[in-house]
Amino acid sequence: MDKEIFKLIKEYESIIIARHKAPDLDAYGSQFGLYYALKEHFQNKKIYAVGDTNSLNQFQELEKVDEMIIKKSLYIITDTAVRQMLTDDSYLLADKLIVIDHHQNDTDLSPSIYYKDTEISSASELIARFLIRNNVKISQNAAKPLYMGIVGDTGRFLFSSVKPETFKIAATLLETGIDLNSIYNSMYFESLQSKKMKAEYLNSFLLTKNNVGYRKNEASFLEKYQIESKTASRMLANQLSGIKEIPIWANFTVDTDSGKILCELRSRKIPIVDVAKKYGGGGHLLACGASVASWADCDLMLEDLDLLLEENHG
Ligand SMILES: [Mn+2]
Repeated sequence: MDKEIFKLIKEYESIIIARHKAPDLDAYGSQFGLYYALKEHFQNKKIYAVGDTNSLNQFQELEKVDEMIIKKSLYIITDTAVRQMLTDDSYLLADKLIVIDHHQNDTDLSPSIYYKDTEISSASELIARFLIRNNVKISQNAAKPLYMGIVGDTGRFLFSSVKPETFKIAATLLETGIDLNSIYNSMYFESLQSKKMKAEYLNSFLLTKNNVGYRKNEASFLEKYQIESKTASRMLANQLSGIKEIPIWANFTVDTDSGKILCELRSRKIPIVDVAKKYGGGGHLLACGASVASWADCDLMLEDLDLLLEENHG
């Protein structure tokens, strides 16, 4: 698959690289890692990075690409395989589509090549491995986003998705001379305001009968801490991790734009992705999400998660 994709990349003069909307560090990492590496390797090709942006973007601005150009381009999507996670439909115009992902969902994008590896830690690790396998030199420019993507999606090399290969690839990225100190500072420094928000979160979350931990973040909470719905949804998803009594936890945040509720579900051991899928979402076995119409749907979801714990106690 790595060779096949590289062959297509060599064939096209213009290549567009996209990833899921509301990007996290792995979305940026896989996108910009591939973008910088290909730009440096193929200096005569036109390569574009497209999509929405947010506060995690410390790399560069995204580009707007003309329809005429999209039509003759190879379009690569990383870190998602589903339509509802994309910023727009422009991939439909492209001459050829490649989807590169590590999530459990199947694709509804009809790509020419679907490179799916659910065992790998991150899309960034997948892209780094792809570059290494094809002897594309990884500069510091490309190594930095790739490394950040791996760190982001593995919770600093903590999750069980981390394999010996993950460290080998991280080592290759480190060998480029990227500065870990400044990378970690840029990822983990936070404001007093955000620390206080997390304190309130931990002081006010609730438990179901069988100890699914959860919190419903309403508009007033978001306003109090001046935080965007999508940011809060992601940023607070793991506040209840590592608590012995809580095997499954959920973070519910009202999307002040659409009125929907963003649901982030996490589990230590018991797979929960089927619950996310039941409500129209998806993701990984132990880390997934969905967005639902109302708080009542969140309560139904909590019942399903609680039931999983009841069955697993049994
Ligand atoms: Mn990812």
